[in-house]
Amino acid sequence: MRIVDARVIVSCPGRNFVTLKLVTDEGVTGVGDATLNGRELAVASYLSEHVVPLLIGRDAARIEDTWQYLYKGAYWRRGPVTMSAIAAVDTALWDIKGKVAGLPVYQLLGGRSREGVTVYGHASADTVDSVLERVADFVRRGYKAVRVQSGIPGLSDVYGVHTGPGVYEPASAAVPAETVWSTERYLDHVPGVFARVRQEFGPHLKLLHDVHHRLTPIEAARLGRSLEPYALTWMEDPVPAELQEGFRLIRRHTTTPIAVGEVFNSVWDCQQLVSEQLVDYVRATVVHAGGITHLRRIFDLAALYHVRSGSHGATDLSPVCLAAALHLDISIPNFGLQEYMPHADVTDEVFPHTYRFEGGYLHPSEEPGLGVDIDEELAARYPYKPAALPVSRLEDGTLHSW
Ligand code: EZ4
Ligand code: CO
Repeated sequence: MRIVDARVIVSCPGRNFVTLKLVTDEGVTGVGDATLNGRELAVASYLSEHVVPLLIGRDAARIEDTWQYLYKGAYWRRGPVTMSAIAAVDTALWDIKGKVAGLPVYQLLGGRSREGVTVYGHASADTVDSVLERVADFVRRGYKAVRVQSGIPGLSDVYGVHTGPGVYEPASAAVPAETVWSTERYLDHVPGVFARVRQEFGPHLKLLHDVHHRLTPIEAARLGRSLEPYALTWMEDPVPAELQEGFRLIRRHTTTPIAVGEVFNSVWDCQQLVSEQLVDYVRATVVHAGGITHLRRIFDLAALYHVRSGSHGATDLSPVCLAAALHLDISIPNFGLQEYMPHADVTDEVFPHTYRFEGGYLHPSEEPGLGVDIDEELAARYPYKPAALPVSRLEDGTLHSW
């Protein structure tokens, strides 16, 4: 079965998404997510200019060989743009293979290892009282795990804290918004937030917190230690992870588990973190880490070192990525948690899907393939709008990470 068409679809139903749709000579189609938040057009161009011409005429059954061809054949390996483009092709080929076999993709990956995919929701608000209300709302809806983020007194517009109405969306203006960050205020405030949450909800609710790469290793060590009484399931992205050995310092000082990896593109980004057991969860995703084929390779390495998965699942990862993630989540032995931020209604309309949420769990589609598609006519009604993630500066104006 040969690939005869490959369409790169850029649209903005609620936010920007890049989607690849492959079509075979037998009329079977497959979809893959290629969205890279704030850098969407770079991936779209990489696909249309450099990848699509190589796909036409290729055997759609050869998933692994196509992956190796796009990864090794380009000479220039890795990086978010390249790996998101490869991910889209890989995901679409798994979708096709499932449809050809008449099986949901998780069956091709070895079948179920669990009954449902445990997800965590985002409870965030300006004040601790409102944070508690949001957590209560997740508990009422059956969630077993909640990520807690709070406003910081003295700081406005803290990244990751959703204060307005509607679906949370951190990418805003074409030119990044700028906010002010204070590590001192943050480290002072956060333990008190978790003290209140634990007091109100007891010891069994899984609690998570995202640091968004804002600390140095010794600052992260202090935060982890100060959160130990509240038994977090994980502290996410405590420091930027380019320096993998930096995590040794955090590890030396705290038993708070560590999750990392939403910006990782390949197994080489976490090879040391995993093999030295410096983290507990790897949060790489289908779309940014080379698709189902490569992400499974990362999780297989992680399994050898008692490291579990915790895949990124924010709203800038399209329903195509979430559908694919659920097939992996349900099948791998070392699944941990799946992030889940429901998409805007208009996003769900453009990407019809059959995964479903029930009582704190997501369930992958039972349809052949991934069980998700893109309505191209509807997508065409929402043209791309430039939008970028914000940056933050310290109080003296020094550029900090967000
Ligand atoms: O900042 O998806 O854990 N989730 C997150 C997200 C990310 C965005 C970046 O595109 O940290 O909100
Ligand atoms: Co995060």
